[in-house]
Amino acid sequence: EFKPKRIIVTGGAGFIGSNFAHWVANNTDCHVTVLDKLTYAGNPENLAGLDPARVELVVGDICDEALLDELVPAADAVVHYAAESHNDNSIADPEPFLRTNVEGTYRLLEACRRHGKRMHHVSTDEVYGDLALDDPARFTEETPYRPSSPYSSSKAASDMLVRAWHRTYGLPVTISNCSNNYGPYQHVEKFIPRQITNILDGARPKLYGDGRNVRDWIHTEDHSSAVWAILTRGRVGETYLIGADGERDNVTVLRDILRAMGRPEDDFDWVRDRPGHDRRYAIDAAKLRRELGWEPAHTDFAEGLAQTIAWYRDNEAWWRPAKEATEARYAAQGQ
Ligand code: NAD
Ligand code: TDX
Repeated sequence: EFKPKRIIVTGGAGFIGSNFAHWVANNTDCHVTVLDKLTYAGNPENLAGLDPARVELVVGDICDEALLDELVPAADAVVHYAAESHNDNSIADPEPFLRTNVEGTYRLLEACRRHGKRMHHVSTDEVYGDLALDDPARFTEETPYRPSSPYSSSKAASDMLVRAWHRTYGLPVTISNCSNNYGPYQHVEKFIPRQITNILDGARPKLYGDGRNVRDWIHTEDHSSAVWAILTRGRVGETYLIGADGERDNVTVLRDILRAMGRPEDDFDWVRDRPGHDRRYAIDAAKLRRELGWEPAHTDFAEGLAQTIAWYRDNEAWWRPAKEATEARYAAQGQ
């Protein structure tokens, strides 16, 4: 078992990385240095309340080689969450996705190689492309890569770099590909927070296309426990898929949100579909469950959703500053 005392968490001021920083602070004695550029998606308030002796924030870019040479030597491992993460943004302007997701991952790999450190690379099930609604298959670690969007192709490229650095240079790496996360601190551009905050604002939720696209939802805390299990007990050089058997179509999730918030279940707008919109994602996490004994704790989606709705209701000061600009961007795209 690998027992890191100090880790660098890139992108740790974003949604999933900050939830991981909370999880590590609450469940281990490992020190966390968050390295985050604080783009539109990063917010230091996501780390508020954490003991500064346990979790420290360094504001900087993962593409900054000199900064990496300062930080990486003191760490036992790098856990790499930093990314441009939103498909719709990648369609409007792919360039930052290439820079952060591809070049940034390359810079981190090289820094880990120079300083002889381990790296865990956090990726997405979107690298596998999509499945038909009636396909009995789910994604496994053996599924061929077939990404659809600028975002998912940049993540696929980053995964390939990580695999190559392991094979060619023997860099000790692990990779995880997780399904759609939900929970607190998720940016209001994403599906579930966008709809909840629209309803809180008295605006109608917006559903893309025919609304039958399927996502495989997992609570972000379960993603955190899985990443920790893979980092500390996973086999070096291996990829693990993370998912919690949470397949649901978008219109069902949206109606669940509307009902839970006391609105009629058809009180939403159908809007323009996302170009290249993936139909369905589905994860088979058998390897992670079997090899590492991991299990999700949040298995009741209705309860997780209710907690998430309550979090956005209670934390308007957190999401309000981003809401107007996000909706203005969507309106300009007819979404
Ligand atoms: P997010 O957009 O909420 O957060 C990304 C964070 O990275 C932000 O804090 C941002 O400031 C930071 N960042 C961006 N560019 C940077 C740079 N050049 N240098 C340093 N920091 C930078 O994203 P998220 O939804 O929390 O996703 C985190 C990771 O998890 C990503 O790698 C994403 O591909 C992966 N992932 C996400 C999901 C999901 O459902 N959201 C599912 C599977 C995997
Ligand atoms: O307003 C909306 N209406 C709508 O119908 C938005 C924002 C989205 N959608 C649909 C598109 C998708 O089918 O909802 C689904 C979820 O959309 P997103 O929240 O944008 O997530 P997705 O594109 O599935 O990607 C997410 O999961 C995988 C994360 O953003 C990625 O970072 C992760 O890799």
